[in-house]
Amino acid sequence: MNADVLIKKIKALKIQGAKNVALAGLEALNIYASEIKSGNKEKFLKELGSKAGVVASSRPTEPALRNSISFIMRRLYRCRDVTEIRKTLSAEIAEFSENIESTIKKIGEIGARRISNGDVVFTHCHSNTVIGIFRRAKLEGKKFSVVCTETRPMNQGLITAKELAKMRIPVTLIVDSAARTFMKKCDMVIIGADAITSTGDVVNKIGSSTMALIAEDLKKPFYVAAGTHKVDPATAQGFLEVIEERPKKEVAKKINGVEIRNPAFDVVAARRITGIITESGVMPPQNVYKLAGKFN
Ligand code: RUB
Repeated sequence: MNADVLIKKIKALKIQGAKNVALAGLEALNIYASEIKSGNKEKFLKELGSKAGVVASSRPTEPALRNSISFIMRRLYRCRDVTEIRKTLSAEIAEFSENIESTIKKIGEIGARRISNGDVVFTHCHSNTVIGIFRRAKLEGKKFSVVCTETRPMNQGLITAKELAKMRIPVTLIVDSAARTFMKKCDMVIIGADAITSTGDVVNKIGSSTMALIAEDLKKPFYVAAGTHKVDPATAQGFLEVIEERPKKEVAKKINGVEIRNPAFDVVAARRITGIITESGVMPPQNVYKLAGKFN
């Protein structure tokens, strides 16, 4: 696979979801590195550094991607020569990828404990981490069902619905505007996350904050499932999470005299989150920043 093609796929949402984006970004970085000819350490790192910038900015609201790239680049700057850089790059990519997989597995185990027989769980968009919880609960023999929104404008909810149907988990697909109607009959909401800020706010697919408001109104527990590698350290330094604005054509064809806007994400306030299900346990949102580790 060509690295530029991978980046195009990330930008076009052909690869989506924080986990998939981070792993594809690392793959692109690895391919870019394999194409660098220079045997000089400084020149090699300069070239790779500029490619790392391209990869990291392919989706602006993805700290998991940025954190993975900066974790790896930090390691590479400590290498003696290009041979060591190449070896280290493969090893660090493997370590980060394994960490993401084991994080999702752990969150699956912890999150599944919140699901009981007969529960109806509401979700929005498509999250590998949330799917991991459903997979685990199903594996444990729990009988539950899921309501998922289609998630306009790119309909990632269909990916969720199809994955659940494949696992034989009963699933109902609804339009986003039917959220309140269906959430009334749900026992809890579980969504994924793209970013967790230092104050515990969560950035996730557009509409997530609306789902949180509805859940608050209906007094339903509202959980976020996300690994601590999604904590954005820049938010502790005063930077606000950048919200990606996507092409207008995803929403509608050009209409004269009409402004079209397409923000990809919004912010769920920490106070509306019952708990963030992390690999270290179910945490109050404000505590998650303290769990940030070597991958942030
Ligand atoms: C996807 C989205 C998901 C998180 C989940 O947005 O908001 O909830 O990325 O992450 P998009 P994970 O489709 O625009 O990428 O898969 O790591 O749980």
